Amino acid sequence: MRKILTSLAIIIFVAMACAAMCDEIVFDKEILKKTPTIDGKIMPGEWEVFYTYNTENDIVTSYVNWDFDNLYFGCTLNAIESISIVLDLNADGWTVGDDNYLILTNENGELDVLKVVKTGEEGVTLVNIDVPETNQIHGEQSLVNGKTNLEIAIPARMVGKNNFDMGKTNFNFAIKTPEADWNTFNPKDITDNTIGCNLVNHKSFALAPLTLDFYLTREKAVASETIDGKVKIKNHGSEPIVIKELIMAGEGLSEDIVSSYKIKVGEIRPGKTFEREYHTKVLPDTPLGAKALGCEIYTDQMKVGGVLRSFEIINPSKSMPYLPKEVYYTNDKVIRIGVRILSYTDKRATTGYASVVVPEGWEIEGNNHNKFKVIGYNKYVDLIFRLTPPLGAIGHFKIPITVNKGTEQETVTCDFDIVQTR
Ligand SMILES: [Ca+2]
Ligand SMILES: [Ca+2]
Repeated sequence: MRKILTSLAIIIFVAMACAAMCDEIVFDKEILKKTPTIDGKIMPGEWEVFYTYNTENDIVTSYVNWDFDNLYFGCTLNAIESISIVLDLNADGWTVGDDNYLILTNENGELDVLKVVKTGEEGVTLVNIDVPETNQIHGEQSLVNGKTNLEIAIPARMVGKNNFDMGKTNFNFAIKTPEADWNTFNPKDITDNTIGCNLVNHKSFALAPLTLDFYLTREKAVASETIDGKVKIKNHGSEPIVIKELIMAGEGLSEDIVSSYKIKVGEIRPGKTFEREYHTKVLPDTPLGAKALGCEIYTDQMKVGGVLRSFEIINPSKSMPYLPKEVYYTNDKVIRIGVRILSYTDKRATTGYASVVVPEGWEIEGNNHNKFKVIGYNKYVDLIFRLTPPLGAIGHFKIPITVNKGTEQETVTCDFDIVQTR
């Protein structure tokens, strides 16, 4: 079965070639492909815990996972009354776009697949969609040590996708027990409280009693800047464990853009944690997009753990429309529109100017262009233009603002309505 990471297969041979030349470090991706087996038994180490909660007589644990072909959901509890899964596959809001699904237990105990077809003032309209036999949800349930175990796989094809490639998605998984109400999402209360995740953002595995974690201080980085992180290996057991080394390496394209490491570890005493920082400079011509970094740990004999974390290379700054108000009224003398310039780098200032071309009949107070300077990670400046519409202007307006940053030029559009004053 193809897994999510094989989406990078085309470029992996480049990475392997570099790894071989660089330091004979080859990162084994296979170990991180923890696709669960849908057999109705949640096995130790098979799943990542999503959340847990306690009711009066029950401990409910939910699990999620994903690969190239499927999204997986699982749970263990005493008894299930129903489940619901909300998917906002493009991560742009559960009521926005053509990518929104609700999968819900019906009165026969089967799962219905519903799609959001319309959002209006009266709420959300859902329709039950017909899913071909081959694209259907695969679910298995059984009783293991007195606990109900449920495992289900939702194929990418079922929701109109060829695969679940790396990228942002939102979902929610709610479980109703006979004795307690819906947790985290009530399908009757249609609001967007999906939980965002970056597919392959973080996958970790380690043989007990070890745990392995790898953190990055920033999941978004700008080319030429440094990515900082920390690896932690903890020994939860009662005996010392000797770890020979840990290997850090990028996967796919990131091998070409960040450094690979091999670090000697040594003995980790019971209850102790080995920590090591990771710093690497991103090469200046690194392409934008998601990359992954991995770390593996070895004893003398074998590999005993692996962790994979994704990060994203982004532009040093971004411009977006900024509207203090979404709706204006016909008696508003001044319409304020603008642009927000957001910086993702604290290494250099983003400077330039923004200009607006006012539509015919409109007037602008002061200059039609404004200079800006912004510096710092996640810092922004807002440039506001004050426009006077012609008498009687009403309806929907789109006014572009051009942002000049040195040789770069970006245009954002301010969208707003002028409506009749009541
Ligand atoms: Ca299983
Ligand atoms: Ca959506």
